[in-house]
Amino acid sequence: MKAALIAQQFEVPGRVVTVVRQEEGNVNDTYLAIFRTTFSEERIILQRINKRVFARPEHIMENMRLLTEHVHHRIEQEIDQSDRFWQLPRVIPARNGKDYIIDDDGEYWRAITLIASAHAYPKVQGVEHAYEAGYVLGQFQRLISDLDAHKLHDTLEGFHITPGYLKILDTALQTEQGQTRLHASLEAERCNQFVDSHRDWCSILEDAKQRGELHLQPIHGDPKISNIMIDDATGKGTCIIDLDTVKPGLIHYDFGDCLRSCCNPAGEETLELKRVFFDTDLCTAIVRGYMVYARSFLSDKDKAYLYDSIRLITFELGLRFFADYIAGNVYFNTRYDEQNLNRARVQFKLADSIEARESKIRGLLEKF
Ligand code: GN1
Ligand code: MG
Repeated sequence: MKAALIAQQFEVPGRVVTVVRQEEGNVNDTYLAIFRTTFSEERIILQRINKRVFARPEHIMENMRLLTEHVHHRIEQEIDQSDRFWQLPRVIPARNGKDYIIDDDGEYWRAITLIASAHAYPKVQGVEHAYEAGYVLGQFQRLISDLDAHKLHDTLEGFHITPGYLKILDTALQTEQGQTRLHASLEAERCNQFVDSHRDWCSILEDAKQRGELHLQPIHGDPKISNIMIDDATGKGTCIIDLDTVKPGLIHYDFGDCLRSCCNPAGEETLELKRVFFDTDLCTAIVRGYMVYARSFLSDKDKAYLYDSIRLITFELGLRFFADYIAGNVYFNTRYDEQNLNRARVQFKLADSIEARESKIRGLLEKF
C-alpha cells in the first residue's frame, strides 16, 4: 500500500500532501509525512517496522507507549529546574484506536511526532557534540531508571548477548554459501580471525550478569550518535530518538554503543579504514557529559565494567555485521553486497584501536 494512504490512517489533522522516504536506518523504513490544513502544516515520522527483525511489532509499540508517557511525565515534573527544553517523540495513535496499523501485505506501520528544529548527525562533529551526546544519554538513563524493567517486553530476544551472535556466525559458516563467502576474500578471512581471537572473552558482561554483579534495567538499546538530536537554536542535545530497542538490558550496552559510535570520527560507513580510530579526547568529552547525571545512579560494579562495555559493543557490532555478510545479508539493510563486510571491518578496526588504548581509557574513566 502507498505510504501516503497509510499516513492518512493516523490521528493527524489535515490531508497528506507528501511522503518522503528517509535514508537513515539499517532495519526499519522511515518516511517523513507532511499534512496540511487550510491554515497549518504538520510533519510526522512514519515507519514500517521490519518483521524479519522484530517478531512482535505490537510489543514494540507497547514498550514505546509506556516509556514515552513515563518520560514525558518526568520531563514535565522537572521542567522548572531544567537547564534546557528536553523532548521525546510521542506515539501518534491510528484511527483504528491502536498504536499501529497493519496494511494489506501484513506489514506494521506506526507514526510518531517529529522533533522539529533539531538534527541528528551521522558522525560526531567535535568535542562539544560528543559532550552533548553523553549528557543526553545520562539524562535519558536517569529518566527511565525508575521504570520497572519487568513491565517492558523483550522485543528482540538475544539483543546484545554477544555469545549468541557467535552462534549465529557459526551456523552461517557451516553452510556452503557461508564457506564460499568466507574464502572469497582476504578481508573476510581476517575478520574471522579477529572474531576467533575474541571468542573466550566475549561473554564478559553476560558472566557479570550471571554472577549478580550487573542487573537488568530499562535501556535504549541503540544510542548511536545518529539517534541523538541536537537543538538547531542552542546547539545542545534535546532528545534521543529511535525507541524500537527499548527493553530490559544492561546500561553498559547503551554506554558502550554511545562511545563506539561517537568516538570514531570517520563514522560507521566509511570506506577509508585508515581514518578509523578511537579518539580518546572525544571519549573524555562524552564521559564528562554522561557523568553529570550518571554519577548518581552508577554503582561501583557498574563502573568496573565501563571499559569492557566499549570494547565489547564495538566488537559485537563488527561480529553482527560480519555474521550477516556470511549469511548473505539477511538482517541489515544493504545497498551493495559487501557493505556488511565493510561495516564489520570498520568496527573491528575500532575495537583494535580501543584495545591499544586500554590503559588510557581506563585511566580517564577512573577520574569520574
Ligand atoms: C541498527 O536500524 P538502526 O540503524 O536504528 C541496529 C543496531 C545497530 C545499528 C548500527 C534493531 O540500528 O543494533 O547498532 O544498526 N538495530 C537493530 O548502525 O538491530
Ligand atoms: Mg535503531
